[in-house]
Amino acid sequence: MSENKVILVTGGTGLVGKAIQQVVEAEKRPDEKWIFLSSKDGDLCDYNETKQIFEKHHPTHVIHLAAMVGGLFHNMSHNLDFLRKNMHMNDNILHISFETGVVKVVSCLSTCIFPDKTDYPINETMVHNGPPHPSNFGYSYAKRLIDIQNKAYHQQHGCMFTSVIPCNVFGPHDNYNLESSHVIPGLIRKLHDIMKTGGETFTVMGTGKPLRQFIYSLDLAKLFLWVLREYQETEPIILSVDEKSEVSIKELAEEIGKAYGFQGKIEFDTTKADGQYKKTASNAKLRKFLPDFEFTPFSVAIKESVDWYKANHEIARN
Ligand code: NAP
Ligand code: GFB
Repeated sequence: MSENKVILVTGGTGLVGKAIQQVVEAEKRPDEKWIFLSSKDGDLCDYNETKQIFEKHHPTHVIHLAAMVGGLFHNMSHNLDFLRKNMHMNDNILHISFETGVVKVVSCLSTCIFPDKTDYPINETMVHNGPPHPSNFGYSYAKRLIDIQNKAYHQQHGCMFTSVIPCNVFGPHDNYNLESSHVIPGLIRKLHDIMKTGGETFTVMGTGKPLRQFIYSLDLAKLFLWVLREYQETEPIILSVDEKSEVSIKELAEEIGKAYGFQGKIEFDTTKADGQYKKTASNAKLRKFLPDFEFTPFSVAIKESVDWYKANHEIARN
């Protein structure tokens, strides 16, 4: 990217958006003007409100993060909402980007949308090879459609619309609302409240056995910027930590306990769902481009995320 750019970030006030904002503000590139949107700027499910945003800012590039996003339990109870809202937002952003001549759009899929029955490790070629896990089929099909839409805009109009596939993301400015949150902000919030009241039992939902790869939002932000500036394929690219960095929910809970200095007992409520047992993704394609990229050590990232919540819990999205 050389001449001046106007980069519109939809979902700019969320976990990933805030991380991208922190990274670009530290870089201060004179040839890039960044606009970070929240839903207050307009409902992206509405075509006209979305068009007005593009007419106001005239973006040359779009990072499309805005979505209805949630953890396992929120997906299980709202599959229709996740399907419809995300389909509407995605169609508006991609079609208006095409209509207004946006040079490049980078959208966001997720490693949880891959087929439930699959070989491991998962790679980018496997997105459509079978039905997703039933717990989040609505979100998964809406996200898979982005890849189909990208291919159609490229084939019919030559648009450079691409996508990234992050593993589970965590970090500062996450969503800590216990109804809708992912596991890491959910456990951080729960243990914070337990420590405040001097509780001695930290209850984690499920068996603790499922395995996850977790990427620190600030690391993902740096990779997102590389994709925006350098990656030239319409095929998606997985942005995940290495396979060997996969941890169990039990190990995660112990890490969060350590970051809080919790001395009590960790228990598992096995009456609650485990969701997908694993969704191990390969980052071999990313490593081909960026063999030396260093991810923040998990314990460091967890400690920073816990410390952020301890300092900001009153203004956090609880
Ligand atoms: P998040 O923290 O929930 O933020 C969602 C963002 O989307 C917020 O800025 C929100 O605005 C905006 N938004 C939601 N509905 C909107 C609407 N109807 N109109 C306009 N804006 C709307 O999400 P995130 O975790 O940063 O996720 C960002 C992207 O990464 C998503 O596409 C998600 O699917 C993907 N992803 C996330 C994870 C993860 O573990 N978090 C993993 C893989 C992929 P308000 O703040 O105003 O509500
Ligand atoms: O982050 P999470 O909700 O979503 O993780 P997924 C769920 C796993 O953490 C399950 C356990 O094994 C839960 O039993 N868990 C333990 C908890 N305690 C908690 C808690 O307090 N809150 C939550 N939420 N889980 C999501 C997809 O799957 O991955 C979404 O459903 C999204 O669509 C996201 O893509 C990245 O990793 O299971």
